[in-house]
Amino acid sequence: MTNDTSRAHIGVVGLAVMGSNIARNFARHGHVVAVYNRSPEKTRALLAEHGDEGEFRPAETIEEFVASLERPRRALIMVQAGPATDAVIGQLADAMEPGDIIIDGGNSLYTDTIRREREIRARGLHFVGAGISGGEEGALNGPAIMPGGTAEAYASLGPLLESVSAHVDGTPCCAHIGADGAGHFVKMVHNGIEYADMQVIGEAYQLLRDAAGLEPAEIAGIFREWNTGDLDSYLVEITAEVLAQTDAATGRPLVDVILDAAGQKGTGRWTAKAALDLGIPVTGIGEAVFARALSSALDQRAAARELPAGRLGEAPADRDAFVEQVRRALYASKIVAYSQGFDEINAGAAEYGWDIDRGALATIWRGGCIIRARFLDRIKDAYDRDPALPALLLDDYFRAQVADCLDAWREVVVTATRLGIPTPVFASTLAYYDGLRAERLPAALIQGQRDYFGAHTYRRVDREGSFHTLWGDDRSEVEA
Ligand code: NBP
Repeated sequence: MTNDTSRAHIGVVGLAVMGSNIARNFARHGHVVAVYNRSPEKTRALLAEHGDEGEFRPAETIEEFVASLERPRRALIMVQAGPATDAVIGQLADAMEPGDIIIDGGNSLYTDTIRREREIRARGLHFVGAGISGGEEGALNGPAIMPGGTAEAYASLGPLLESVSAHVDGTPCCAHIGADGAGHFVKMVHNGIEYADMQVIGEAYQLLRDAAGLEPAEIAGIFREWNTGDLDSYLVEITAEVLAQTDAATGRPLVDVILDAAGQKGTGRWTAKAALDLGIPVTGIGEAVFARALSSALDQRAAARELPAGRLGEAPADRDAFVEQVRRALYASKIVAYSQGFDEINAGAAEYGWDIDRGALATIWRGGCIIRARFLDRIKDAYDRDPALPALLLDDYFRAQVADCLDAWREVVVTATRLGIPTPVFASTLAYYDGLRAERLPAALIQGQRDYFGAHTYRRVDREGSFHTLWGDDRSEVEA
C-alpha cells in the first residue's frame, strides 16, 4: 500500500470508543496508524492496552501527528460531531499541505459536510465525509463505511477503508457514495431506516404480548423462528436475545424492568427533517421518530393514563394464525419503510447532484451496520434488474411480497385499532401504500379549499393551465 515504511498509512484523531476501535482495526489489518487525542491520556491508554495489536505511531500534538503521516496524508477524525469536529478540521487543515485528505468519520449532519468540503477544497485539500455504521463493535471488527468526497480522494483512501470494513461474500461493505455530503446523507437515512425497522419490530412485539397474550420468552422463540426466513436480520436476532433475557435482580423478564422511554441521538430526527424539506413522505421513519418522542414524554403519559379507551374488541381467537399475520404485517411495513428511505436518497441525490448507486448502497448495508439483513440482497437484486427503479415497491419481487402480506397487514392494523394497541408504523405505512395506489386522492378537495380561501388556483384533469373560481363573485371559472 505504501513505499514509505517509516510513516503511518493513516491517522486517527479522537480516541474515544469509536476512534480507538477503528485505529485498532487499521493496525490489526497491517496498516501503520498514527493516533492522536486532545487529552493524551487516551492515546497512552490505547498504546498501553492494545499497542501490541499492530504498529501505532502515537503523537501528543497535532503537528507531530501530521508529520508522522505518509503523503498524501490521510487523517480520520472520530470526535464529537458539531463544533469539536470543526475545531479539529481547522487544526488539521493548518498543519496539512495541498493534496492531503481529511476524513470525518463522525455522525455529522450532511449539510455541515457540504459546507466543510467546500471550505477545505478551497484550501487545496480533500475533505471526505464518511458515514460509519456498526457502533463500537463494528468499528473494531468491520463497520459499513459510506464515504463521500471526490473520486480522486477515494482512489487514495478507498483501499484502506475497504480493507477494514465488514465483508459479505468477499465484497467490502464500503464504496464511494458520491460527492461532498453524499456519504453522511446516506448514513443519516440508514439511521432513519434503522429507527423504522426497530419500531416495526417493537409494534410486532407489543401485539404478540398484548393482543396474543404471549410472554417475552415465548416471543423470543417466535423472533428466533422469524429470523430463519424473510425477516432474517441482525435486529430480529438481537430482539430475540433481549426478550429472552431475565433480570438478575428481580427474576422478571429484563424487558419488563427497562423504562419504556426510547432515547435518540438525532440522526432519525435529521432524516425526518430532511425528508420534510425534500417533500418526501417517509411516514415510517417519521412515525418511528415520533413514537420515541411519545415514549419519552413520561409526565404527559402519566397524566394521560386515565384517558378513556372506548369500547375495545376481542383478542384474536386463533393465536397461531395471528402470529403469522403479525409477521406479514411487520414484513410489509418494513418493505414500505425501506422503499420510503430509498425515495429520500433519490430525492437527496437529485437535489445535491449526487450520482448514487442504490444497488451498491444496499450491498454496503448487508454487513457491519445495524440494519444488516438478508433482505438487502433482495434490494440489490431489484436495482440490478432496474437501476432506474422509480420506487422499491414497484419492483416485481417486492410488489409480490407486499401483495402476499396485504390481507394480514390490514387485519393486524384493524385488530390493533380495535384493541387500542398503538401501531403507528404498521398503520401509517399501510395508509401510505393505499395513498400511493389510490386512483383519486382528496388533494382535489384541498386544492379547491386553497383556491377558495387564498386564490391559490388549481389545475384541471381535462385541460392544461391554472384556474381560479371566482368564489366571492358569480363562481365562474377563470384561467389564472
Ligand atoms: P464522542 O462522540 O464521545 O467524542 C469524544 C471524543 O471527541 C474524544 O476523543 C474527545 O477528546 C474528542 N473531542 C471533543 Br468531545 N471535543 C474536542 C475538541 N474540541 N477538540 C478535539 N477533540 C475533541 O466519541 P465516540 O462515541 O467515539 O464517537 C466519535 C464519533 O463517531 C462521533 O461523531 C459519533 O457521533 C460517531 N459515531 C459513534 C457511534 C457510536 O456507536 N458511539 C457510531 C457511529 C458513529 P478528549 O478525550 O480530549 O475529550
